[in-house]
Amino acid sequence: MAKKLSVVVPTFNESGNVAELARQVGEALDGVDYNIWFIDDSNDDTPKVLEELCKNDTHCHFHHREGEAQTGLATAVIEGFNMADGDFLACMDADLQHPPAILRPMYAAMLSGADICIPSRLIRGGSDGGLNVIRKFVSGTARWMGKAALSSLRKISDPTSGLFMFKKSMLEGADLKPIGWKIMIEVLAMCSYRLVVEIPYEFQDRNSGESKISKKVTLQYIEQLKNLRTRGIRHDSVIVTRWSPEFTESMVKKYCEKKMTGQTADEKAGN
Ligand SMILES: Nc1nc2c(ncn2[C@@H]2O[C@H](COP(=O)(O)OP(=O)(O)OP(=O)(O)O)[C@@H](O)[C@H]2O)c(=O)[nH]1
Ligand SMILES: [Mg+2]
Repeated sequence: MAKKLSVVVPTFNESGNVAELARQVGEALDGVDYNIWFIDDSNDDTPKVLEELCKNDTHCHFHHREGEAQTGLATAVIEGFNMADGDFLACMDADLQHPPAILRPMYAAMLSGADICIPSRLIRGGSDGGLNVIRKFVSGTARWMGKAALSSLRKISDPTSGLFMFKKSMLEGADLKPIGWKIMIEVLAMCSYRLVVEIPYEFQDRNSGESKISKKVTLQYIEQLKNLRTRGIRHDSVIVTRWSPEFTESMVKKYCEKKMTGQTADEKAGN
């Protein structure tokens, strides 16, 4: 059976970005059965823009939350995961820092048999988009802390970003209770999986609007790490495979040719 993909996008005051994001996602996923779920906590005109977008583009759905914004980005993403109907779920920021074109190789990785695909800025072919020294330091420290605290993050080159795709079935029985922003570390620490595929990507500048990152988010990250140290499950048998840019391209050709079948490797082989 063809695999459906749901892309979950948390939004807080992103009215200048959502239409362009939906357009670029549509371009990237030409031929794929997909939809986009915007989970919105905005206090500006973003809900109106999303309503209009969803009227014009049947791939798009949105859910506006009132009074829950203080519980943070990660709970919005979990709500999206629960609402979305894809076999595969992706999480992506709205501000186009995660280039939507990366969804196609991510989908190819999933069809090839990955349980999770995690794009990385830190492997050959990837780039942090020229982050300034301070942001590089903050992001490097967050990564170092995450790997020091949680063994499930150690083999992953870029574990603190919010860009990933995984099998929805991994959520069954998983006790996800993220504090703050970091949704992927919660999934990596709390879900069962075997094969992680990393592919390179180039992080971009924010397209429009403002960053929502704050000191509170940093404190919540430390709290979440402490919490996951006690709650996290073991991942001794996890295999992390790193794809080169060339191999990634060949896998896109193999799995996402013009006429998409949306079938996994096993299904194609008739297993
Ligand atoms: N639903 C929801 N989305 C949020 C919330 N806070 C941030 N977001 C969204 O989460 C994504 C990441 O937020 P950003 O402000 O871009 O954070 P960042 O990418 O770490 O920071 P910059 O590099 O400065 O952009 C964006 O799509 C935001 O709109 C929130 O409280 N609720
Ligand atoms: Mg951003």
